[in-house]
Amino acid sequence: MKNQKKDEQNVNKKTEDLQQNVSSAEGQFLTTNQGVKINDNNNSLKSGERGPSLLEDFILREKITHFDHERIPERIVHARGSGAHGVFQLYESQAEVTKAGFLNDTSRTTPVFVRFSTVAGSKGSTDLARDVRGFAVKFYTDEGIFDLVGNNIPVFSIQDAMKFPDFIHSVKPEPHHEMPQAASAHDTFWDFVSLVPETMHMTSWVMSDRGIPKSLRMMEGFGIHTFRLINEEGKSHFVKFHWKPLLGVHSVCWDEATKISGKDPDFHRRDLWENIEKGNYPEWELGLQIVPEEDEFKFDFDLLDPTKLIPEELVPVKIVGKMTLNRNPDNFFAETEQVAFHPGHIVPGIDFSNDPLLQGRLFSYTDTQLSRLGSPNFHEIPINRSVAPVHNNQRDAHMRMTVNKGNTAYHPNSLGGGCPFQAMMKEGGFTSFPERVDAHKIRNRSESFSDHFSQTKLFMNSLSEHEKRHMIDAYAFELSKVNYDHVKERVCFNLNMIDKDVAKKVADKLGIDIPKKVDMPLNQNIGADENPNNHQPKDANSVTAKSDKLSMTAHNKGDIKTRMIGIICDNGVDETSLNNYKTALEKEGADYKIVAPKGGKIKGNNGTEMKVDENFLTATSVVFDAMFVPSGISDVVVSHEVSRHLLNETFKHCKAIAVEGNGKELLSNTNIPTDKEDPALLIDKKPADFVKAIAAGRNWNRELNPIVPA
Ligand code: HDE
Repeated sequence: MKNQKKDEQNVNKKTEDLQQNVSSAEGQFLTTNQGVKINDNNNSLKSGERGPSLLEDFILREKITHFDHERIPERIVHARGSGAHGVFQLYESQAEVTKAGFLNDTSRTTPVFVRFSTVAGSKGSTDLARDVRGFAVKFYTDEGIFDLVGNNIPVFSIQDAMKFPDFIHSVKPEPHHEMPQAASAHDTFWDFVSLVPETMHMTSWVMSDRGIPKSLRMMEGFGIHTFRLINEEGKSHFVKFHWKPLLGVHSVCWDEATKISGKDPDFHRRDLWENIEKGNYPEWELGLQIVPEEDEFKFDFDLLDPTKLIPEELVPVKIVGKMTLNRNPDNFFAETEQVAFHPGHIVPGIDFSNDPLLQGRLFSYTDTQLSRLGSPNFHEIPINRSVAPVHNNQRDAHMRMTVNKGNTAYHPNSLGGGCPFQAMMKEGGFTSFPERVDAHKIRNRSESFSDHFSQTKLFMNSLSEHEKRHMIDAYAFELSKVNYDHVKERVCFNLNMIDKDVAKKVADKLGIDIPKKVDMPLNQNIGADENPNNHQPKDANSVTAKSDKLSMTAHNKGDIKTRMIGIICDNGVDETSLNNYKTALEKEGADYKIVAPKGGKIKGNNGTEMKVDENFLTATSVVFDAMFVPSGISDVVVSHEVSRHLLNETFKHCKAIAVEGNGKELLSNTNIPTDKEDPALLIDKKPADFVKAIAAGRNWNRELNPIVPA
């Protein structure tokens, strides 16, 4: 159940607005949809006790008919998602660059609804798929709705909307047998990637650990496209939007991801829900990278190209405010499923750039809601309803909720007193930025979009050693699932143009040679732009040769807030040992779960009863951030295959382990080497050392000598 007390504390304009549609059946009679009280909800109306059911049974018909129509089409992409309510608070007015109210007025609290998602999988697919994560934020501003519909990766795979259906068709389950679900490791995806070199940048991000986040609360968010900010004087600045998580950026290992997918496919959704319920409200700071109009051509990439990022060394991210998610939805379908985002939902002070991917999106999102939600009235669904007043002459259509009064539904009118009025600019009327466009109508791509590899190289250069190793392993894993050598060869050929060492390592794992030249399939009229032979990485210049913030290690906050620690113990556990660690973890904002051979309760050596959170049937190390074995564990725990496996696996995934007293006996029954220097393996050390070891991040060096068979 939801924590009602917390909900009462965290109200905002939008959650209040939603209350008019919230319904609770507490203390109420069961009724039909027409309000008629129902006397028997178990039996249909029949002709005689053993006779046929009667068509007349309006109660049965209504119930079954409604049930038959319960489903709506899932999103064509981003079908699997989790949402939460929250607020955005501005730190400092940005009036110099934008007139958007929520970025001007620090006294305002702007309600938001956020939906995180995976891209490729169906609604019921695992949370831990290797994939991009959607990061869509709906701001309910006083001037109307602004949707920042971004991802957790700062670049996109393709440059032009024209290619989107092809790209998505290639990554989705293959059409002949509908496999694989929520996975890019298959023939068609890599065939497409190998033929479209502009995909290499984003693909490299997805193959890195960014593609398998530890938590939705621990990912960055990016608006990706360049947008415009417009100030009161009508001056435009280019802008890229960033979300920076206050918990830092963390991921799991691939082996963990595959195991979590089996043990708890709802892991991310559960983690978000439970932390909000506990009051561990996830927070992100909003950052702006602002580029004056006159600097548009200052970079060696095009600001309109969505496969490029602006390195923070070139344009720093200015932190302007904070978003806090503090309330779970009341109903998944009504809120998380029916929420409709659209990059075209903007407010005065924000405008579009000519990024050809963004331009295509401006069409797609309304169109998709029409088939998904079934009507142009989707803006009336409570979660989509603006808190700013809505008045216009749009009328009727399926499921219209608004009862518009009066006899005029046109403009201009005199019969309705001219209402609703157009707003002057000074009255808040939206005006598009008057960009001058004077050009031929052509179907072409700008030459300034043609360097696909320099920033891919920049990304690879910026990864730490273990991140690069993981990316190489991911490329090799995914390509190993490909059945065609020529596809693997083409990808390695492209990789070789970006980073020879990476390409060599991937090819070596695949057991193939990197070709000197690749041929494009015949009869496809592939343009010069798409032929990888025509793309050599330009030399990265000195500033962009490496960009520290692209590595996740730059985003470790060095704390253990909201981390979950497993404590393996049993009846008779030494309570002093246990409590010292519990207190130290709780003091730093971490949480713990008791893992014991059986469910129910255990009794410590002083007789204190403790609830068992996970027993040896349900426990898995992969959902924990670290593991502690206190003194006083029973003989069962010392020798049990599950406790041994839990420690082995925690070690394999490079996470911190602490043991005290006879916890050492369990350790000696595992495959974990105790004679090697390992800052994350703590034997009879202080709880504070354990806290420090978790905060420092994983000991990735263990991967260099993988000796634990877990
Ligand atoms: Fe989307 N995208 N997209 N996309 N997208 C959708 O809209 C589309 C793109 C993103 O939680 C759909 O309501 C096209 C970039 C997120 O409800 C659809 C193109 C980025 C979500 C659609 C793109 C995104 C969507 C499916 C290329 C990051 C989930 C359901 C021209 C900046 C929003 C829906 C949610 C959802 C189309 C490219 C992010 C079909 C045509 C780039 C986070 O309209």
